[in-house]
Amino acid sequence: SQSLDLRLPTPGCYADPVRAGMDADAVFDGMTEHLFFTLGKLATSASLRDLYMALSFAVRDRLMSRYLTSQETIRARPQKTVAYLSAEFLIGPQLNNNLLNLGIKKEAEEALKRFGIESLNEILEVEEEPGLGNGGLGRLAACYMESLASLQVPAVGYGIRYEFGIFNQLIRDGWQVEVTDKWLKGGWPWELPQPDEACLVGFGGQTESYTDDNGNYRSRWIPSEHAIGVPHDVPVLGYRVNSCDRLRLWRADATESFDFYAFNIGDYYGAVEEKVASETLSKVLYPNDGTDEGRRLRLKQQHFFVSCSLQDMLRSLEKRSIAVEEFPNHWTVQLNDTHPAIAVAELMRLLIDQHRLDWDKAWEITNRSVAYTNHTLLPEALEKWDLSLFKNLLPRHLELIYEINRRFLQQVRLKYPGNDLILRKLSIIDEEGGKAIRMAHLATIGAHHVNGVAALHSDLIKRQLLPEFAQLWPEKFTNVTNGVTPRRWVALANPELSKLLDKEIGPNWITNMDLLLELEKKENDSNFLDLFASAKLSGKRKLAGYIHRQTGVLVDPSSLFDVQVKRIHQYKRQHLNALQVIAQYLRIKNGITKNIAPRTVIFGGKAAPGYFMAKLMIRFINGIADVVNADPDMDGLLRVVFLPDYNVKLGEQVYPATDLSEQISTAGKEASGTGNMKFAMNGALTIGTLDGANVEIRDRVGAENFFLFGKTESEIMELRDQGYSPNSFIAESNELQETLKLIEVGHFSNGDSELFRPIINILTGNDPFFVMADFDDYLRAQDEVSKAWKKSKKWNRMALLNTARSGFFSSDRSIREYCQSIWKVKPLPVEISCEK
Ligand code: BZD
Repeated sequence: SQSLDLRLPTPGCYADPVRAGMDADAVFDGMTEHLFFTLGKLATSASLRDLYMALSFAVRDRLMSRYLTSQETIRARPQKTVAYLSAEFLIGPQLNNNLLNLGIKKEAEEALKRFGIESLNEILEVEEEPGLGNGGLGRLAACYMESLASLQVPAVGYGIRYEFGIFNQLIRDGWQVEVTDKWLKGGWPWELPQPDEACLVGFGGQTESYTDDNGNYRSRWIPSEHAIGVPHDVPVLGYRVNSCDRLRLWRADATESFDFYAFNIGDYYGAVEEKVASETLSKVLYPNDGTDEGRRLRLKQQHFFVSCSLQDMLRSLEKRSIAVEEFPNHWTVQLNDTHPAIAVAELMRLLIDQHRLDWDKAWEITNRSVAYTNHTLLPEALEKWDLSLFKNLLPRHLELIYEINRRFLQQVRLKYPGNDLILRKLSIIDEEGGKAIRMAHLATIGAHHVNGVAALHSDLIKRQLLPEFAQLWPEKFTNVTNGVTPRRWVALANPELSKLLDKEIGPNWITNMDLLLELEKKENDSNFLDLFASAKLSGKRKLAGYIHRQTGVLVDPSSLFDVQVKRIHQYKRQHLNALQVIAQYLRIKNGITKNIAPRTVIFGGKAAPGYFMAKLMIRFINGIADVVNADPDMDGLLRVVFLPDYNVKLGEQVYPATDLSEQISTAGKEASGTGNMKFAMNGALTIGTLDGANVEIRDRVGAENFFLFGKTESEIMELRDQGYSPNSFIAESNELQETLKLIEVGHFSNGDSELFRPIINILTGNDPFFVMADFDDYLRAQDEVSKAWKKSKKWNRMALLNTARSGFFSSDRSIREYCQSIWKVKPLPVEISCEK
């Protein structure tokens, strides 16, 4: 392919063998200029934050020619671009990742030394991470953007620039306290606002029918309210390539023109109120990672960012004089769960009402462009919108959805004549109780592919979640097992392990994780196993320091670090882990220490602010930690820690420091999990159920290198169908009885026997997540863990094999699968020509 003749300002010519603009001198000069001109500071009075900002601006400058050339390359050589629509992008800190992907970490360190800063970490510490996501779903979107760029695939991530991201979590008296996340307060250097590319979005009002110039009946929407979306672009650079994709986050602004009238008639406050109302649209991320709250503002947020994004895609065609009918050849639109599923109706509306296409053409374009990823089977997490709320906010979309549904059900009738039951099951409109729109149905009907995020999950979508749809369109349903980026989660987070891998197998594992298989031949090499273990120990020492600073608890880096970090949820069963800790505590108290391995049990995660049981589980863990850590009998044997405010940055410390990864959800409930993959790559062993991607992790790393326990999904179903009674399991287990008794008498709540009553009640009542059914087997598996830990060479070999065989879980593999089987897109290498 010919190279583009772009004149690039320095710094920029990175194809140059001396990498002009990328050496330590240039980084130092860049920092000095930004300190002076951008930040208004003298180097002599610069704070750590000033230096963080100056370095970030200097690094951003060095991304710019790649970013602009990438955007220009896509514009000049039109080919299909991925539009990844997601209400969440949990991108984490940016500076270190950009240094890594640019390959100028050493140069930055050298430049910092000239400002008297000895360690890059001091500067990295200052960075506030944008918490624009709840958990796995948002983090997955971020990993996928990084892999898309690294694989040189043209892509745009479309989302919302929340002013307040996921809350910061404090722990007070053992309880979670939520604090607003003001991540923008010091200015965030990684975004480029593009006010000239703003889009207008309507809400409310009504539709009216009219006859157009050709005598056709049409409907038009007269919204009562508008908001403006202003794109804020974040460059997403690939690893050691020129490709730099874009994350385009929309911020909601008030519309000036609509306020004018009110201003003129003197209703100043009325005008200001509307302004305030429209600006609250992108104000805050909803902190529920499961249950759908059905809130009007959330639907507004969804329509806001989806409409802006689709308008942006259509505009990009217009700018290049490409006919709108060509849309599916230029954009492939991926819906990250149903949060952006309104895209199906909105694209139809834009094509029919604004671009004047007929229904069939518009539907063909929509269906050829859109694909949908499902991330949950939990019924309470499936999005539904109350019909009257929906009609009130999006009346035109409701008309279009009715028509989509009418035509779809007509098709179903032809296939299943006289079968009203199947019509009710498949309809977009849920007629049970108050009428509601089922967004998963809208997405499934509108999409050309529907995928789950792990093999078991995709199978359950077909068998349990949408069986009638799977029967109707078997070829539509597919699987793409999740993955995580090895750049952030190994190369950046685990420098010690990375160094060892580079030395042993060369640096190409970073972009080809299958090369890690070469490590298998080291499985009996004591020398290498020791080096592998000392990389782990170094991570544990760092985490131990952090734990001490944050919680005051001293932990022993040579103990087994047993970790469960993820959102707090009953289905994830942090309480099962907590009960196990109590059982170990009891054994130690009773002098039964033969099977005990010294452990540090670490928990971390946020609970949705309105989820009482999850918040009580945090209080419960902290109650246990207080008792265990204060008891001299536990010294050298057991420590319990709850790490406050688990986020991406903290994850980077936790994964490299973990020996045992807790993946203990009730089988059939965790769609995939992605933390499980990060742990395995970093050489942790998993104790887990056959749930989500655990199944595939175990298949890959080998059953002998995985601690399996618990009932399978089908056993759980069977138990449920037979009428599950937790008490029959409790009756058979002395340890479980004693554990529960200790909680009941208030041993972990200063004698208060009421505090944890709701936990006891739920476990001994209907126990919806089968904690009691799995308890004994879990304890057995934990004993296996302790036994294995005591044979350190064997443990290290198992850990090494986990790393060696984890390559499949790179998000590069996931993205290649999406590109080939769903998106049909190819990489577009970006060349940069240099001025000599
Ligand atoms: O998505 C998670 C699943 O629970 C995990 O099993 C899976 O690995 C990841 C990625 O596929 N789902 C979420 O994280 N969901 C949310 O965060 C969420 C957010 C808003 C509303 C509903 C769910």
